[in-house]
Amino acid sequence: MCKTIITTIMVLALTVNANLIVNSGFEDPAVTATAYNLTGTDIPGWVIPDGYAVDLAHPSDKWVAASGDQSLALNALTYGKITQQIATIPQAIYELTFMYAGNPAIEGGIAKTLVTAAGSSQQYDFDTTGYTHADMGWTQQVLVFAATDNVTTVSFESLIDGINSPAIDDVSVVMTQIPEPAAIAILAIGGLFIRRKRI
Ligand SMILES: [Ca+2]
Ligand SMILES: [Ca+2]
Repeated sequence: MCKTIITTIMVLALTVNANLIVNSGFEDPAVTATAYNLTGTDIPGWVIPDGYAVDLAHPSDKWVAASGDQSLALNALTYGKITQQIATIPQAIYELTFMYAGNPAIEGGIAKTLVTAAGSSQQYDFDTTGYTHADMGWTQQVLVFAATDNVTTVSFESLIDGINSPAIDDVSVVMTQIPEPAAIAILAIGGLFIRRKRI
């Protein structure tokens, strides 16, 4: 039974620092030119909610990604939105990071995106002034959140209208802090099994 406890603790330890996001760099599906007006589950791992559409930007005709070849253009023709559900432990602390920039052609120059996870929500603005498709000025952004459920929806929602987009790449969610009750529960369950064995 000790082995089970140790295995459980090891699994939890491995879970910390592992990226929970699938297709985090938007490299799937692989395209050779920018793919426009993607909806539903066109991008594996992600869900584009009903009524929204996004583009998958490729450097052959759009901008250079933060990493890999491809990145997300959050607007297809207007306000875009994309979400992903991840398994979480209630009360554990998670760090969401992503690379952020914007199409330099955005009207007014400022990309605006609302990022939401569990009860945490923040607006991120990016000034595209002086940047080009070859030099997007990608910067890493962070949102820390506490999970409230076994499943958490991570959401990116554009706050600007038009065909020109906020740009997103390399999304990551890692657990940074296991809630104490979870650790205590694991030890308590272990203790229960040991007592049973003795009887
Ligand atoms: Ca990428
Ligand atoms: Ca677009």
